[in-house]
Parts: sequence; C-alpha cells; structure tokens
Amino acid sequence: MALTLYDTPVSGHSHRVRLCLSLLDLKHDTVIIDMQNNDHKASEYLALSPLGQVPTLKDDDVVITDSCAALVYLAKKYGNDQWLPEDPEGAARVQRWLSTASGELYRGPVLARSIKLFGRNYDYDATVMWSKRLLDWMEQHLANRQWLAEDHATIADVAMYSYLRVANEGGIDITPYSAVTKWLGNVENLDRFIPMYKSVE
Ligand SMILES: N[C@@H](CCC(=O)N[C@@H](CS)C(=O)NCC(=O)O)C(=O)O
Repeated sequence: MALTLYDTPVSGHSHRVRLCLSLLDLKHDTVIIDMQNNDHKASEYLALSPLGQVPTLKDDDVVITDSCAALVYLAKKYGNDQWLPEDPEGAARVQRWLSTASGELYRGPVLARSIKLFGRNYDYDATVMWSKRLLDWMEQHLANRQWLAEDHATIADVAMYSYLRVANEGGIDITPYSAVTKWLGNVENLDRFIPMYKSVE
C-alpha cells in the first residue's frame, strides 16, 4: 500500500479525507496542490483528476477524485464495519449523509465560505437559505443522537464535519444550534482526530 493525498490545506473536501486517513491510522504521503497558483489546473494534475478538483487520493494504481468516494474506499479497504456498515439499511443511512455533504452542505456552508473567503461569485442569500434548511434539520436529527447515521461514528460524520466547523468563515453562525455544536465536539473527541485548518479565528 502506498497512499498519497493531493491536498489543499484550506479545503474542507481535502480535510475530510485527511481526517479519515488519520482516524484509520493510515500513513500516507501528501502532495500540496496550491490552488492560488492554479496547480489544480496544471496538465500533470488534470491527468489524475480530469475535473481539476482537490482532493485526489491515490493508492498504488487506484485513483479516486472525489472526497466522499475516497471515504468509501478507505472505509471499505482499511476500516472495518464501523465506518461504513455492510447491512443495507446502515449503508443507506450513511449514504444519505454523503449525498448531503455533496448537496445541501455544498449549496449552503461550502459556497457561503467560498464567497466570503475567496470572493467567488455565487448568490449569498441562497447559501444562507440552504444553510438554515440543513442546520434546522441536523439540529432536529441530532436532538437525541450522538452520531449522524449509527450509534457510533461513521464516514457520514467525517464527511459532514469539516465545513460545518468553519461555517462561521462563510458568515453562517452555528452557535444557536446546540445539538450540532455538541456533535462537532463528539467528532473532535475521536482518537486521532485532526483539526480543520481555520482561515478565521
Ligand atoms: N466532488 C468533489 C468536489 C471537490 C471540490 O469542489 N473541490 C474544490 C476545492 S475545495 C475544487 O477543487 N474547486 C476547483 C474547481 O472545481 O475547479 C469532492 O467531493 O471531492
């Protein structure tokens, strides 16, 4: 096994995979992709990742160019049943959150942060609306649960964590959401947790 993560430190998509590698205690090499320098659109990187997006995970000859797909791969290959359940219902419960990470989380807190931090040209009011819908739902969902999908941590929690921890960088205040805030703390208490890079204190 020779794992390499093509990683941009400020990216929450990258942090998801970095966090999963750490939780599973997997040694890996890191190649920093400097997006300010357009490294992600260089021909060498596009040969690996045709959409020119970070992160990319490489495991010998296996190349995975999506953060949630990388979590599935790591959980199936190196984790045990804990991180991605085998049973149909459990697997579907986890997938629900992987889809949310690429859907509502992206349309809300992720894009809000790229507007505020990187000056991206999206509709900020729409990101606030999506963030509220997502957070209201999560708050209700987590009211009597410690973890998103099972009674223990899974890759659902890993996928959803990174961008919610830095939601304030996009002007999204999660402090009124006490169950969500408590759940972030549960993730942070996992063995071998590593923090998301913060651009704003
Ligand atoms: N579906 C991809 C999305 C990754 C993504 O959007 N990455 C951003 C950086 S955080 C990116 O590379 N943006 C550049 C682009 O899309 O051209 C994943 O989950 O890994």
